[in-house]
Amino acid sequence: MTETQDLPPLLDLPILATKKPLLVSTYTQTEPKKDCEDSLKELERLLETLGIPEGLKEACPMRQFNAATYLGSGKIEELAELAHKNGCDLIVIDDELPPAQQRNLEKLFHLPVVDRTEIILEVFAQHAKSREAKLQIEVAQIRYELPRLKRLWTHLSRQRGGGVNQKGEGEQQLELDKRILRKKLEGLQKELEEVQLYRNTQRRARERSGIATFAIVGYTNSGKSTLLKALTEADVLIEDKLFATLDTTTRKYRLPNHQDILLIDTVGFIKKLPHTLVAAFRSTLQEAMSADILLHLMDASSPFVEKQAEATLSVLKELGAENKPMITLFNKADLVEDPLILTRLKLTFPKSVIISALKKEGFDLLIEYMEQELSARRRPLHLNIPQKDYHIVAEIERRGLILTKEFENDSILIKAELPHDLAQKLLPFQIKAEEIS
Ligand SMILES: Nc1nc2c(ncn2[C@@H]2O[C@H](COP(=O)(O)OP(=O)(O)OP(=O)(O)O)[C@@H](O)[C@H]2O)c(=O)[nH]1
Ligand SMILES: [Mg+2]
Repeated sequence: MTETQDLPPLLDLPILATKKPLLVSTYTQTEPKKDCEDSLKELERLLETLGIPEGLKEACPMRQFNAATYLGSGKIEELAELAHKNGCDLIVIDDELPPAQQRNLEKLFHLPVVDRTEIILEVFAQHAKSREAKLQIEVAQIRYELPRLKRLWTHLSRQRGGGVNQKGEGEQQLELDKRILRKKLEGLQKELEEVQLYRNTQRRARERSGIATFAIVGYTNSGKSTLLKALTEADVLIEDKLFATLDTTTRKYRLPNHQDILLIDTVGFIKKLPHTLVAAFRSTLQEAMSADILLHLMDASSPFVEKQAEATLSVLKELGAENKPMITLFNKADLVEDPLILTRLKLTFPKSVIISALKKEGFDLLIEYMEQELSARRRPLHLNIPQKDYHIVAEIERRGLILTKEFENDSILIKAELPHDLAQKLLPFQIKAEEIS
């Protein structure tokens, strides 16, 4: 294997697809067992996305934190027996395990142990389409893998090393593997920087254009891409799958008041989103976070909607976007049978709208809120623009909201609401209050 070659995925999926997993999640005395069971269901969906067959699910009370083995020895024995009895040959832990814990667990279970992070990384790797997304996920995977090279069950991991003839044993092999991976990481990061430089140039150009941007953010599978498509006819991938979208798509949208805005659809969030991923996807995520206003989309039909909202808000916080103006959208209302659920959600989240992105319902109020948000960010001005400067009128039309426009002699008299920077720039054309008849 040469060092410039693309690495195969972290996990060997054809092997994993033949395994029967035992999914293990833990809860403490202060946490409800139900949250743990919900989390197991989500983990099962992630495994399903990878084609790993259905297995057993175990919600385990965690009485004491065990630094060496994550679970207590009694619990491990119990689970090992359960796995043996039911023919399970893979343990999946619903948490991110430090490398030593993972190794120790593999020794005690005599079975391969994978953690939630590894599964999420793999789902990302499977769905990455653009060069940037592929680079980002590879960086995240190598960062995850480097401290874990000593894993017992290497047959589940990618085969590393310098080809058959160079393969050494033990420590020597480990050192070689690490060197190759580090070098690979360096190369990938360099390439990623170049791709991101181009993206940043694009973003700055957009920011300079001054068009207001709305980013659609939310839990994975909440319907973000469906909403972008419903509003703009954008040709984006919509799938009943976790993490269908890994790239950012931006589309122009004209509001009914004729103002143009940009709508951004991006990667979704999940509970316990691995930090390696947040770090690797920071640039993609920041593009969305640089938006003026966030549209936080939730799947109101999910029994986990509140937990999902919590997870989304916590990632937004990690990205420093928690104070952005936000409109909350309860999506998939067409699937909600109990109207009380929507009433409860509306009480919890102010400035929220009930919609169905699929059926294009609830959009009137959504658009009204979007226009209101923009209006709150603008300043009213009364302007007198010479006809020879008509390009300024074009800029006002593009970025602001024209309330009245009259032609008088060689001037155009305009009443408009303008974004603050444009209002500042056009102050020389302002008609002072005493001049207004
Ligand atoms: N019934 C119903 N289904 C919806 C609605 N909005 C989205 N969906 C479905 O939900 C699934 C996920 O939709 P996407 O738009 O791909 O969700 P997303 O948030 O972009 O998901 P990721 O990109 O994976 O994070 C698809 O099967 C959609 O058809 C809705 O309002 N009602
Ligand atoms: Mg999507």
